[in-house]
This record gives sequence, structure tokens and C-alpha cells, in this order.
Amino acid sequence: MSVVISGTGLFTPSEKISNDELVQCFNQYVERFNADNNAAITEGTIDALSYSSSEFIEKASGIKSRYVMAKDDILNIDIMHPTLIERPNDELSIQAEIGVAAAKQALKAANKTAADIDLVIVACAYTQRSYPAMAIEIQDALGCNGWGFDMLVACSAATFGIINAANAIRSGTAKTVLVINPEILSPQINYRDRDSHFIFGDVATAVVIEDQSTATSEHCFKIIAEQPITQFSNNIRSNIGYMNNCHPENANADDKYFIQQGRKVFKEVLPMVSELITSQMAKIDLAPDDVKRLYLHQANINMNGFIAKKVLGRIPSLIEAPIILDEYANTSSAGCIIALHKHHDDLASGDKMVLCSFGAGYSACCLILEHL
Ligand code: CO8
Repeated sequence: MSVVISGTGLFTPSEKISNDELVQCFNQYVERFNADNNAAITEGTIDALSYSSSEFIEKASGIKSRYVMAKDDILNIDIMHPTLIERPNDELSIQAEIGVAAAKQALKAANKTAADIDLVIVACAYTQRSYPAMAIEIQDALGCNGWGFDMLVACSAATFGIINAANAIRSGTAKTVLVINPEILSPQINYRDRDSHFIFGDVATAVVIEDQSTATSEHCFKIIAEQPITQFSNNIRSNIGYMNNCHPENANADDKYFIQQGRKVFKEVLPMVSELITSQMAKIDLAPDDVKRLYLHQANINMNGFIAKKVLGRIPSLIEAPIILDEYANTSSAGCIIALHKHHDDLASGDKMVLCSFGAGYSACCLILEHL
């Protein structure tokens, strides 16, 4: 049995923030903080905050802008956080809504309807609640049969989700699966922290996974190799969770937001991912020159350049190793799926592609795909 990705979908929020807008707000906040704390800063009891800069952000990461669900209050220096109106329980949740939008596109691309789907997996970095599962809400909203569940693997959620979908098809517990990645990341950003205020954006992606024998779409990608790996690390961490109100004194502390040791992550993840991709290519005797496309996790343009060079032995063109993080920023697990969604129209039968995620956990996953 061969399992294929037969359709992809992408929901992009309508609101966008440029580096300059983000930096302008952050720097106004820094100016006010330093003025308000002038005495303590002069005494040496508080450190002055440093300014952010668009030049740094673009050079260090490649990010130029990000889409968000609610822009206004992120850029309000008295708030610096997205404000989303809480919906009543009988209305579709916001995370389910963007998941449904991406899923509908993926279904259309795969020539499928909701009635064909018998498993919905929501795979992302955060779900807005623990239960009922976002996947079951989306299953209901779309009118799919079968079953659904949520799974969290930070930036590797989408690829781990695809592997779970493939295994469900192989085991016979599902025939056609939707894997949906509604990544609403802006609430987890500390917009007052210059090390991380620029990193993430909001988005949703979706893919349809099915047996090759039922696939009819124009662009079908057969999974010909796959391997997930994990290795514990505290270098990317967030302590947000349902136990936070058990220690209310720290409930809003900085460690409840996304925190990382970016340099360490860069250094440690790079060899881990290069080795993972190389070993998967060796498993199926795939030579670097035969890799038509490298869809990498979209966290940092320099990191992707290093990995691509190590794996392919050459600096790839932007067509071979597409970059979407310049426009979308880091969208956690959705990043490599956006790259696949936007950059596959020119692929032809027999072309081989690498789809690889990496991120918190650490977690990484490499899939090698062949265009039918
Ligand atoms: N403006 C100006 N200067 C800055 C800024 C800024 N905004 N930020 C930091 N600096 C300063 C630093 O303070 C430092 O100053 P000094 O040398 O005086 O100490 C200097 O610039 C250099 O800082 P860094 O060493 O931190 O800069 P880097 O070149 O390492 O770049 C990056 C920082 C861009 C963060 C880089 O390290 C990076 O991208 N690393 C890879 C990280 C990565 O891939 N992480 C994976 C992310 S995890 C994930 O994708 C999913 C997690 C789950 C979702 C979470 C949702 C919220």
C-alpha cells in the first residue's frame, strides 16, 4: 500500500505586521519603560531595556513581516498582546474556524468532499482548550464521519500528524484523513521581549492523506521514506499550562511565554536535522542531485541555508529550497506545509522532494515524497 498527500490548503489572516511597525511599537515601549524607571536604572537596580531594530531582525532571521489574527492591540504599547473576543460555546471556535478554512481548500485540491473523510487530526503547537478536541469540533463543522483527535508536537506537529495519518490508513482504521494545523501563535509571544517579539505569525494549513488507489488529484505526493525523532531539550520552552493557576504568583511570569536560547537551538538542531535528512535519503538511495525540492521548517533563513548546503552539497536556489518565512515569519508546524502548498505547481511525475520539520522538544521529522 502507498500513502499519498493528495491536497493542501492554506488560510492566511487578513492582518499583517511589518518589522518596522513591530519595532516602532517595541521601541516606544522601551523608551517609556526606561524613562519611568530612570532612577532605578541609574542606581543599577534595574537594567535599561535595549531597542529592537528591523535590520537586526531581517539579518538574523530573514523575517520581514508576519500575519496575525488581531493586529491592533499587539501594536498598542499599553497592551502589546492580541485581543480576541471570547466566543460562546455554541459558536465555532476561532481556531476551528481557521482550520475549517484551510481544510476546505485541501479537500478541493484533493477532489474530495467532507463525506470522504473518516479521520481528522488537528496537529499544532497549541490548542485553545484541552477538550472537546479541536479536531472533533472541525469534524462536526465540516460534516465528516469517523473520528478525530488533537496532537501537539510544536514545530513538528504537521509532519508527525502526517505520519499518524499514514499509519491509520495502513492499519485500516481510516481511509482518507485531514491533517489540519491551525497555528495561532501570537498569544504566546512576549511582545515586550526583544529576543523573541519578531519570531512568530498566525496561519492555518491542511493536507489530505489517502491511499494511492483512491487519489485523483493533479498533484499527489507519495510518501516514500519517513522518520520522526525527538530529543529532550529545555532550549525552547513555554510553561503555559492548565496548572498555572496552582501557583498564581507566577501565573503571568515570562516563562509562560515562548522562550528560547536561539543560538544553542541553531547549533544543536542543525546537525540533528542534516543527519536525519541525509539518513533518509541514503535509505532509499536518493542522490542530492535527484532532490527536486527541499521544503524545510521555516524558522530562520540562515539555518535553512546551512541545512540545504549540508544535505545537497551546494547552495540551492530559492526555487529548490523555497522560503516563505520572509512573509509569514515562523508559523511553527505550518511553515514547511506552506512552502509545499505554494511551491509545487511546476513539479512533474517522478520528482522527489524532502519535507522536513524541526523545533521544540527537540522534535524533527523528515518525509521524502515522490510526485505521482
Ligand atoms: N533587535 C536588535 N538586537 C537584538 C534583537 C532585536 N530584536 N534581539 C536580540 N538582539 C541582540 C542580542 O541581545 C544580542 O546582543 P549582544 O550580542 O549584545 O548580547 C545580539 O543581538 C545577537 O543576539 P542573538 O545571538 O540572540 O542573535 P542570533 O543571531 O542568534 O539570532 C535568532 C537570533 C534569530 C532567534 C536565531 O538565534 C534563531 O533563529 N535561532 C534558531 C531558532 C529556531 O529555529 N528556533 C525554533 C523555533 S521553535 C519553533 O519554531 C516552534 C515553537 C513552538 C511555537 C511557539 C509559538 C509562540
